[in-house]
Amino acid sequence: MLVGLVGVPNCGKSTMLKALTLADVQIANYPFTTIQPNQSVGHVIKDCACKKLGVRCNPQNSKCVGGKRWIPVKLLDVAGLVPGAHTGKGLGNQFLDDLRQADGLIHVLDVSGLTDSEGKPRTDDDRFDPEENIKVLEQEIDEWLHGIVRKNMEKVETLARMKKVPLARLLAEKLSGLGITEEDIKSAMRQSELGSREFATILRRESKPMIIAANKIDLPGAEENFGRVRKGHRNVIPASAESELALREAAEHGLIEYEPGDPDFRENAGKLTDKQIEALGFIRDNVLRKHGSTGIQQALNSLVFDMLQYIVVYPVASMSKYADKKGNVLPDAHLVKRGTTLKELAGRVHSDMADKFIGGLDVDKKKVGADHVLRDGEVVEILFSR
Ligand SMILES: Nc1nc2c(ncn2[C@@H]2O[C@H](COP(=O)(O)OP(=O)(O)OP(=O)(O)O)[C@@H](O)[C@H]2O)c(=O)[nH]1
Ligand SMILES: [Mg+2]
Repeated sequence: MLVGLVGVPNCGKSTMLKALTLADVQIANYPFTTIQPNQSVGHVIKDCACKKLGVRCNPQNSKCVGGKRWIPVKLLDVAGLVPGAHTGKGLGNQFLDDLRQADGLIHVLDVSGLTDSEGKPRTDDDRFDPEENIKVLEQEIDEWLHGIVRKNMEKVETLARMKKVPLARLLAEKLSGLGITEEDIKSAMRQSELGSREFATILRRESKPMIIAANKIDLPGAEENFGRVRKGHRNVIPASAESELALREAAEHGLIEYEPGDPDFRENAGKLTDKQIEALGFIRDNVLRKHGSTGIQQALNSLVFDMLQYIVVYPVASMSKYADKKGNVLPDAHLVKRGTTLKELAGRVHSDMADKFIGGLDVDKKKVGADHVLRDGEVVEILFSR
């Protein structure tokens, strides 16, 4: 699973990456701080199966923190996209090629209106309309995708004629690295002219679902903008990357008790300076109490679980102890698309397993077959011949 963080310069992409991963990345209040992409590992977080089963787990590919399973997700923070990037403005849009493999995107939107589409500062009485940046970003991604489609079209058209193979299939093969399927292409062809700009827009919506993190919600005036953005768009979450980063770092240093996504934190007595108490109090009053959380973990969770429709499953070697061969209880949590079958999971766990696949056992030790559709949170034993 790869999630890309995108947005205009200075909107808070690197701050968000750092808040999600505590990676050491450069953050600064000017545009184009990031030039080379930063990759790091964050987590989606969900109730762990250990809770329901009443067992103590021993995770191997993930971790369990207070009954919540943290499942790793790769995150990529790229340079800012400016209007006209596809014509070479700013840093251009070539760096988006690093996002070809992304399953989904988080649009980090500076909702304060205090920076424009080029990352230039605005004053209080000359605020920028953040909605403009949604258009800018979508347009630039569409241009990028349009360029990729156009580059492949000529070759694909010739091949389709020569081999008498459906064009949609050949194009899908070429674009499979973008997560685009033959079905996506057929559907886009029904709605628009093949290879047109609109065609690229439809493919973008299919292949790169995007959630909007309305960032810098802590700044004065941001809420008003947020209200407007939310009315016009779906999948918008109020967020403050800076607040999340402050809370995660304070927790890391033992100053407070806080887990990502929590609605509040607890101060550890005697550890905080007056200045820290004041800064954290600001976050509590202006972000957590108003919006229920900093929105950062929610944005990632919501993208993966709600928009991309992933679920979490726990394959085990033996259902009697819910453990692997070494006795680790609920060792691995896998992210799979809703609708994934047991046999498909077997192939994901080990390619060998799919070949030798016999069937499976559910949590009640009842037999289930290859076509068994996995449920969210399901623990399953995969049976195969040796
Ligand atoms: N008030 C406030 N400031 C924030 C927030 N998130 C980021 N910032 C500030 O916004 C500025 C830009 O942050 P970066 O994370 O470097 O932004 P970026 O999008 O990576 O910028 P480029 O790499 O230049 O494109 C920094 O001064 C951050 O401290 C937030 O939630 N609230
Ligand atoms: Mg950056």
